[in-house]
Amino acid sequence: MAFKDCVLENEKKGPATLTHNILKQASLCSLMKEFNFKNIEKKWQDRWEKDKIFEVREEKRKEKFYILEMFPYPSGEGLHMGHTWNYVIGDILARYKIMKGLNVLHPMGYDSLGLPAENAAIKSGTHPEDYTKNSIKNFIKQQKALGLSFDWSRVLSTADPEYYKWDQWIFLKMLGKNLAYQKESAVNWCPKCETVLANEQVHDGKCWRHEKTNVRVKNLKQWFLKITNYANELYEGIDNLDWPEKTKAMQKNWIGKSEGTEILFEINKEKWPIFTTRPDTIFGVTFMVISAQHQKLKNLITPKQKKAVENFQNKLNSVSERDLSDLEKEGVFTGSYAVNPISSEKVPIYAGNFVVADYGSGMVMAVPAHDQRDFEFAKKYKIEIKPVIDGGNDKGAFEGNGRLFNSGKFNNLNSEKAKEEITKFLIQKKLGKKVTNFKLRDWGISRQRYWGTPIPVIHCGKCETVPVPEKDLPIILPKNVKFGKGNPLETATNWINVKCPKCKGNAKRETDTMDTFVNSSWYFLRFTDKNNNKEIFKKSKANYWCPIDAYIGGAEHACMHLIYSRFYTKFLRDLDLIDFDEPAAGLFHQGLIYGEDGFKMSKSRGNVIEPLNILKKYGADTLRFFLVSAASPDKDFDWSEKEIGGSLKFIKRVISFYENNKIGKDSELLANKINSSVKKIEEFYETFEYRKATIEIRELFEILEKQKEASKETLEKFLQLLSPICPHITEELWEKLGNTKLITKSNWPKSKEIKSNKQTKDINDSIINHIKEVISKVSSPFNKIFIYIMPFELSKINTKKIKESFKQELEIFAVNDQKKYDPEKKSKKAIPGRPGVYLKQ
Ligand code: ANZ
Ligand code: ZN
Ligand code: ZN
Repeated sequence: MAFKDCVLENEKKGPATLTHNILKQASLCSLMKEFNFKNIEKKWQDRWEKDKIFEVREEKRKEKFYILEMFPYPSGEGLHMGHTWNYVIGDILARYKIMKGLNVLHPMGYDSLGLPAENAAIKSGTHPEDYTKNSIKNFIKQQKALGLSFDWSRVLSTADPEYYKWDQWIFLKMLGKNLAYQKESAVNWCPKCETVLANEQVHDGKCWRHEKTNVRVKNLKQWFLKITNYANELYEGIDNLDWPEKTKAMQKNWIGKSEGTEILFEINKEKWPIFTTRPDTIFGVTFMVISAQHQKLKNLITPKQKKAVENFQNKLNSVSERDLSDLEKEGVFTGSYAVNPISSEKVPIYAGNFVVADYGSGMVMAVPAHDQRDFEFAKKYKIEIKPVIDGGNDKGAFEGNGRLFNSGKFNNLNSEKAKEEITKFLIQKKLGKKVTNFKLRDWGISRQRYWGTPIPVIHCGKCETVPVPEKDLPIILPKNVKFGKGNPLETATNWINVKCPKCKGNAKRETDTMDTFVNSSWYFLRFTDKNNNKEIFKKSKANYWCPIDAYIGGAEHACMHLIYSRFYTKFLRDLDLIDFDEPAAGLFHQGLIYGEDGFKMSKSRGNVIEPLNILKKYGADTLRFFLVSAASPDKDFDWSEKEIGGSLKFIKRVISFYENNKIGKDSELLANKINSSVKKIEEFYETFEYRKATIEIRELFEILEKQKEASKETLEKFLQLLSPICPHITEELWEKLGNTKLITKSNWPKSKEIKSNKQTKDINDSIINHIKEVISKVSSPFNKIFIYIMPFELSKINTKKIKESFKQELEIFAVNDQKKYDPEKKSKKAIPGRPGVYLKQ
């Protein structure tokens, strides 16, 4: 998706600051020559593709599993490490689920329309279409080199008219149901992008792409999608989602459901509804504030105040409404007064900068004693502050609940009760009612840009706005346009001038294109029936595969994409195209990747590691193993070239072990271990705890490696456990064991119940032996032994036994213990069963 990839500007290409240990590199190179990962990887990638093993169809009798990584925005630079991590996380789960016997849909596509391609194309002098096609080709090549289990028969690109035709089709359906409409509205305009920005794209008054550019406000006729019609359903549905709690909270906050009371205040003999969540404070109202942008503000301005209000309005810097809370509160008296319906007091009305014009009724009853914004305003303009809820002091507003006073017949009620009673009283007198408000605004989708889905509408002088007839879809972007200032589509005169579908007179095409978030709002549905050229998708196919079981992508999509796609799903359900109402049952956010300098990997920092270079140097299996062994997928990841060498070494050890192993009988220890490993690793794969899986795999391998012989079954099982992470070498070794069918399609091993506590004993022995080995190699005397073990080993070891095995004092730390004593950083050397050891004089 385009969100995180938009940093096209400011790309100062700094030198990569990697320090290579030349000698170490040389020895790694010779290892790789021996095992020739390039040939092995190519061999199996070709085989998977030839056998079409990842191409799937609906199979009624099989349990399905739909796994999807958020599709990328294909930039010319190719995959970055964040992409790679994202796909590897998904791929491991997909491969594991395939082995578990599920019918796994794992598709890939490209979110290829949008501003970044247009900008990059302008910069490099190529057409966005060519730029995009090239980028996609490059992406596919790199994704294939990673050994990802995608069903390539379903690959889609949103820039393909066969795809965006259905964007246009959905738009027409929305138009038909009055869910798409045009309105003149103040929009955020980035002078650098020369386009309208959504509120979400304005960060602290600046453009999301141009962090230094102030967003201006412009009035333009814009297309909107009425997502607010679904506000309540979107809000209430959140509780049922098995999504990260943080994301759910962000969505709730974004949609912002607010229940309160609407109270009618009389102004100039007219009743004005005022929204409040605190009717219990009504006796504390000392003024009113109306939004300076309010449509009806002019009705309230008295001739005497006209100049002052106009001056104030002109001075206002329009800012995205969500930034209002940070503003200094300012305003000006309008000259009018409002009458409090309960106390009958007359209070002045101000026009202010902190009231949102299109929230509630755009005017607030201000209670400075109990609302901090009102408090600051009252202090500034010396307006009376009148407390009515017990509990405050003079330092600021007391916003909590409490006992009422100064409130007539409602005195002594507590806030909760008073809210009810006052609302009841107002309802009886027909002076108020209960209402629910949402912060969510309709979704402005108009972009004055070329590289987007054309909005299928024709403007006719006589018939006004006319939808393009369905049979004329898709409206294809004209290829020949001039790039420069403004909207390039306006230069395509042949394309713009058309006949009106209604009156056949001369008319013009709409030149706004759609926000790219439109394209990504329903792509997961198209994957279920990508090659359908008659309908958007077959209902039975979408119903079979959806909702997505595991949706994997960055947490930065918590609001926009993940709310828009929920809205689209609900709308398509209402068209009776699908029988479910949420796009994704499960959602997983991967962490961020940090470079070796400790900063987030980014072009502008010059600390980017290209996956392609790593692939060339170490191979896909090593990269995959490294990516999941260094950090848990939901945590942030610190890149370290040194540690990738460790992963390579491990893989090399596995290969050489399988080249020299003896098939025979399992020892009891090994039989028990493989059994418990199967169980654990299964759980780790199910829950994205891949790091733990690699630790368990290494632990198991430590034991396997020490055996004189092992059963073929056990040797196979080990490869199967490793296969989701390292699919290529495991195929190769699996074949070497005499198997003719693919390991990728083999059945996940079953675990038997384990007996004995042999395992514990073995860990202790292994730790003790390792310490003795280290001691045997040093000649200088020491008095104390410090050892550093894996955190999960802490609960498994017998501390007493280990300590008693040495005459010196011995202290045990977990490697991640913040307070450990470790002057020589020996904890970094620890692996399961072989602790880091520091011997102190
Ligand atoms: C009186 C009052 C007294 C309020 C008090 C709060 C505390 P949420 O929860 O966000 O919905 N409000 C109403 N319309 C507004 C608008 N268009 N722009 C800015 N603020 C607006 O907040 C609802 C509260 O925000 C309302 O309750 C109103 O202030 C204010 F001690 O009314 B209250
Ligand atoms: Zn911009
Ligand atoms: Zn017409």
